[in-house]
Amino acid sequence: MDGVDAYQAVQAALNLGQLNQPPIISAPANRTEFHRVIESFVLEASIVDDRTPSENLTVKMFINNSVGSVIEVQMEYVNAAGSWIGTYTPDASAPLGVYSAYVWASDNEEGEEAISETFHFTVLNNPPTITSINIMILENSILRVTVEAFDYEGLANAYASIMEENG
Ligand SMILES: [Ca+2]
Ligand SMILES: [Ca+2]
Repeated sequence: MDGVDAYQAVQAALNLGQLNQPPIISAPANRTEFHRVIESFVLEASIVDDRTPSENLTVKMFINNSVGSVIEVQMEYVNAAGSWIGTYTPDASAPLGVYSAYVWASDNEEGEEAISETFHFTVLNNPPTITSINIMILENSILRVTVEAFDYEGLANAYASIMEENG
């Protein structure tokens, strides 16, 4: 074994002995956002790893909603951007208030995993407004009530309640 071979043998031994490192997650910091229900919260992260190509990582977004439930979202690798995107859309019945979210990534080797910093966003639902009420008394004392309501999230139901006075 000459000097060059010995050097290469040492390098190979070092490489074998090198510890697998967890992925490194980069995502925009300290976002503060407001989302109406049915609007999506989108989180994009760039993730690199010492051994595993980014697209072969396992990446999830974990969301804690305002009542303490944990929602797990599988993130998608976007080839063109070379980044991971997680999308969460609170439905019409989602609890309102402050949610937190973070990205979790695993290189699928020796249990090496990493989490990002935590992001916060607020889920809102604007109350509907009644835009018009029209009351008509038709022949034979038929009462017709027309109500129109507007809701920012498009979720409004309009009801008319009729109160009868006795006496
Ligand atoms: Ca790794
Ligand atoms: Ca609403």
